[in-house]
Amino acid sequence: MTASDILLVVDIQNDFCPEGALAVPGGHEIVPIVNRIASRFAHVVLTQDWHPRGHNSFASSHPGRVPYDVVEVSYGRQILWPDHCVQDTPGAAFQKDLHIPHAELILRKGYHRAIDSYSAFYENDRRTPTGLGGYLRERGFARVFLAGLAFDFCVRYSAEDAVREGFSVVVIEEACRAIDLDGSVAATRDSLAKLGIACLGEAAL
Ligand code: VGL
Ligand code: ZN
Repeated sequence: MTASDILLVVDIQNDFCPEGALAVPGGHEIVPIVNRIASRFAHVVLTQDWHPRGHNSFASSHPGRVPYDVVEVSYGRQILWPDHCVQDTPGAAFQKDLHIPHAELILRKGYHRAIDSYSAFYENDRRTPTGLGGYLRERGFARVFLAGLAFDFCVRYSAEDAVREGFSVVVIEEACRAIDLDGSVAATRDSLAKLGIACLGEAAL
């Protein structure tokens, strides 16, 4: 690891852990792994899914729809989720054992009511930037390592956008857990491989 490396820790929040509103199987298991990995990085950024009540990605905002239905919205297909990570609720808080005191930035995303944001770089309209690309560039980072939840949604889209933004990218897959909807894990592995994104284990860091 070098001074131009940053670890991006994606959405390790209560709602993505078992008993949360959008539970990712085994989501809590990565917390000690991520803590250990983060302690080896000089620079860490955390992301936090942070939706207003009534967010357009919630099935509850679409009469007659249920979670995991897919609908067409202004920017294309959107999976509808259970209400999750509502701003300033316990479900949106970081999992209590996550301990990364030296994290330099908490990047919140998904706060525009009409647009979901899987990626930490661009919202789901693929046009609205979060500012993270500029932040990382201005600070001179060149390589982004990713860990967190969920491997096949927010980690995947963040990793892909990091490549498009010109960063070298490494996904630490054993420090991620997946939702796995309709083959989304296999699709993620294919897509990361096509983009030349390395998936490494902790031991290889
Ligand atoms: C996520 C679905 C909806 C994630 C966030 O963090 O992967 N997935 N919101
Ligand atoms: Zn969300």
